[in-house]
Amino acid sequence: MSSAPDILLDIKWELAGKRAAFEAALPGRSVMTLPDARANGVSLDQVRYAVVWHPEDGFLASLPNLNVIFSLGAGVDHVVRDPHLPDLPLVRFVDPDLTGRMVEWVVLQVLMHLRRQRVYDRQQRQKHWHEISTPAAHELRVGIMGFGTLGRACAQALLALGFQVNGWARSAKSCEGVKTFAGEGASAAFLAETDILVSLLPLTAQTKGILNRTLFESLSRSGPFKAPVLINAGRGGSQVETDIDRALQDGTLFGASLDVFETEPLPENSPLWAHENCIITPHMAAVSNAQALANHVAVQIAKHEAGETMDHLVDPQQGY
Ligand code: NDP
Ligand code: OXD
Repeated sequence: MSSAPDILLDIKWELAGKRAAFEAALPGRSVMTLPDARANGVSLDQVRYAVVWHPEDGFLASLPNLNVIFSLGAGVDHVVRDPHLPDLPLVRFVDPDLTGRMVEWVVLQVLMHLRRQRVYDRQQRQKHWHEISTPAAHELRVGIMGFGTLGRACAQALLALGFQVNGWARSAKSCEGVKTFAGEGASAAFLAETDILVSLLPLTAQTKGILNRTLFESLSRSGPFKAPVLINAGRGGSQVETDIDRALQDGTLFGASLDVFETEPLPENSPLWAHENCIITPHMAAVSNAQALANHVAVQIAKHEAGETMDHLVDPQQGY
């Protein structure tokens, strides 16, 4: 193992393979994981680049030579929440591999609800042969909240399947085939035209708890299912789970697909587990591929060291 790393991987999950991927992408660099450094009492004074996921509060500020912070994922809420975050460039992960995985997950969830797959799963268990009439894609309006890198890619895939697609972002957007809405002022109009809501919002002060009962009641009830579907792969902090539970019980929501939760892992006693029409996945909609992440970090380090502006820098004012 090399000493005095200049690239530190503060990795909390799926450790295997990540260090090797970074060593392959950054030949000649000294790369170490935080658990290894701690286990071997290695000094972190030379660390210039840290790749992190939920770093401990104050940890990044304790690295005296740090130049750049890389988020292991597309979201950065797990970094910007640190009250002692040093004033350094923060780069998030944007990559076709990650985007493709999110598109797969979102399309799968939209189709699961459209084609009533959960009901067919039950019928299969019961050996019950019964056809349910379902609408076609073009009869539904999918509203994507958070029309950024991931939202736009999902929109393209959904358009190709024939869905009507609307997008909502903070700033005005234009995207062929998509009706776009911008800012809080346009939120009511966006929601009123949404049969299936897909949230791909980052977690910020403005988006915390935004997926609540008031919002569910503002969604369209004139679509083929007469009640809306909620799909959230953004962040669990944006959803109010007691409101989702109640809305699923009383029919305010027709169904839901949730990949992210207020508390992760989702506690065993959460009532959400029990709803047939609530699809739960364990924050895996778009995992970061180790090699793609390592290649992205290598490209950005090369830019930084050449004095160029890095890509995918986080705006500290906006927090995403
Ligand atoms: P982007 O920054 O590219 O897009 C975020 C979008 O949200 C932008 O369109 C932005 O508007 C919009 N937005 C932010 N705040 C508001 C607001 N207050 N009101 C309206 N719109 C707002 O991020 P990505 O698309 O790359 O990723 C989105 C999120 O997806 C990540 O932050 C992360 O939380 C989540 N994620 C989840 C994964 C999973 O496996 N479950 C995997 C990867 C990401 P504007 O364009 O105007 O700035
Ligand atoms: C991410 C995530 O932000 O996996 O990339 O949640």
